Amino acid sequence: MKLWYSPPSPFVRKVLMLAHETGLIDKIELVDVTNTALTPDVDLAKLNPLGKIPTLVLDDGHTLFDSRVISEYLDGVHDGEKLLPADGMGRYNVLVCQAMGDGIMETAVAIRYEQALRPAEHQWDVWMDAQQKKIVQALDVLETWRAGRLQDMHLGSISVASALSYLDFRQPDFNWREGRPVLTQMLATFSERESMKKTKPE
Ligand SMILES: N[C@@H](CCC(=O)N[C@@H](CS)C(=O)NCC(=O)O)C(=O)O
Repeated sequence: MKLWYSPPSPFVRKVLMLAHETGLIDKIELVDVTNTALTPDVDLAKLNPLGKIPTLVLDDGHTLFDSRVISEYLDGVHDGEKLLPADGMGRYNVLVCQAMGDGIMETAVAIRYEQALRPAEHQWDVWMDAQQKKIVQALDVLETWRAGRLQDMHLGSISVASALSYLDFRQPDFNWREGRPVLTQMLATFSERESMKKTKPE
């Protein structure tokens, strides 16, 4: 299977971390793509009309997106312990955890686009501050979750780890660790794993 990707994308990283954790990484061929909302890659757009990465093309020609769908697919095709429980509240807890991580990523990526793609004279500080507030609120709630819910290895904690690491990468001046020892410890623990070390963007 082929994964259309770019190393800085936190959604790509989530999928790659899952591929490492499940032993599937060697079955995935990576297609590096330069793609932004303003300069979409034409070949990617033929596969995914939303023009977003990650996009996964299976050996039988099926195309899967977005990162949630790809993650669920990959978790379904390995023989090890599942990272998304099949049913019950455990499944929904993991999905909500993923929604928190993905939501932080979506918001941080939106701020990044505002800063990197929009001409400086059109950038809207009020909007960016409102987006940043969502990130702060989400982090404050995650900090209150019982440790196991975040420290255990599952799709949700992978998403949160990718989101926290993306904040370090794109918002180095935002000291999200201050007053958040649970999240600080969580990312420190995850960062020891090969799945994070091997997917760290330059
Ligand atoms: N909900 C999507 C979000 C993916 C996404 O936003 N990817 C960004 C890169 S981090 C992208 O491809 N942006 C290009 C665009 O917005 O046109 C997912 O979970 O995969």
